Amino acid sequence: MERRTFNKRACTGILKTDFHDHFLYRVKLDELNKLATNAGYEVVEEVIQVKKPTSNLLFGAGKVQEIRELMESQEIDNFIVYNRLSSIQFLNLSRRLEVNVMDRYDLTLEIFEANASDSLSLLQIRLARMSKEAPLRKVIVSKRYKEEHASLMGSGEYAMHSTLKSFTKREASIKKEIDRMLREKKVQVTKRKDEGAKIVTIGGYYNSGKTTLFNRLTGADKPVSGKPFTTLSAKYKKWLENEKVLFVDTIGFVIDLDPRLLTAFEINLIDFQYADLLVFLLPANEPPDIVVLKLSEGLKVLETIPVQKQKTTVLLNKIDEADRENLDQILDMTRTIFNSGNENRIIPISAKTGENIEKLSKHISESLL
Ligand SMILES: Nc1nc2c(ncn2[C@@H]2O[C@H](COP(=O)(O)OP(=O)(O)OP(=O)(O)O)[C@@H](O)[C@H]2O)c(=O)[nH]1
Ligand SMILES: [Mg+2]
Repeated sequence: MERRTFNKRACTGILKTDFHDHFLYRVKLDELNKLATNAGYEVVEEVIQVKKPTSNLLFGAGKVQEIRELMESQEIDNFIVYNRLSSIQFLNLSRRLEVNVMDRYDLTLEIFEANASDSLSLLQIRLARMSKEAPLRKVIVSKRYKEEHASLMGSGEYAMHSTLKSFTKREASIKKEIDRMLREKKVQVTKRKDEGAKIVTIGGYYNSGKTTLFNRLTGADKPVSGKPFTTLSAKYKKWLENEKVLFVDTIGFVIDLDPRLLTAFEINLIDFQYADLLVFLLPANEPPDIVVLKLSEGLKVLETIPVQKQKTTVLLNKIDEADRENLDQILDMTRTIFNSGNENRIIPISAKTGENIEKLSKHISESLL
């Protein structure tokens, strides 16, 4: 395949499969646009199609032709798709559009890569990329390569297969290294717990204020920003009020979290699995519909990890910026969805101004000590 350099202009797209969806798809596409912008793309167009997905292109063939013309006329080099693309869909879209094609998972990994500073995060991202490319490589070997390189078959195929083999080998060695770190981390956490430490894991949506809260409770000075996925890894740090309690900050959730991300960041899941208490943050300064969506989806993800519901406390953060009426509505809906039977397990706070942090501290002490 010839290489060319791509500009940063992007068209985003979503295939809407639910004909009655008049709200959710917009939230999702806005989210995608925000991520793309943060990754350095300039989103200049967006396309929405309502249809059942097609197995070879995701979108309909006519729509893809339309997208091609739109992108050509606007000189857009990047097509960013909300939906998850199969290897075949990715290859076919790339060939039809002749631009850089990616889905939300690729975009997320790109942001992770730009933010990662520690070797473990980088290894996990590399493995995630490799696992994603593996089926793609197989498709190339089996189909396109055979079609387009018929004359070269034989030696060419041999070369391709040997590349594939060394790729698989490298993937296995990274996996082995990560597994080693995984075991090491489990030993460390178990040791601390055996020594009487209690672990409070700070989870929740990206940008919800997890690190701000972590800094406030531990006296740390970790970077905080309005950009997505500022935090990729974190160390345990003692609570200022009681050194038996350790806090740990985590990678942010997104709406429609791709399960591959959870698998790829397996080590980070330990922080959830070993938590004595999980505080789950939601940004209460957003529209109630969105907050509630984030809560219900977040709880579903926690179940898959799994985290026990009785260990979870929901923190509605950023109340300093929340509209009073909205906050009441969010509180009501949160009580309905997160019916924990314990009123203390839903706490509105402001990690920034410190409002209700005392109430949270009391709750942490009562739950753990
Ligand atoms: N108004 C207001 N802003 C807050 C509050 N807590 C955090 N923020 C702001 O929200 C943004 C995100 O804060 P972070 O603490 O980095 O959020 P995070 O959840 O750690 O984000 P990721 O690491 O990207 O997942 C920053 O601009 C913070 O200053 C709060 O209680 N009120
Ligand atoms: Mg953070």
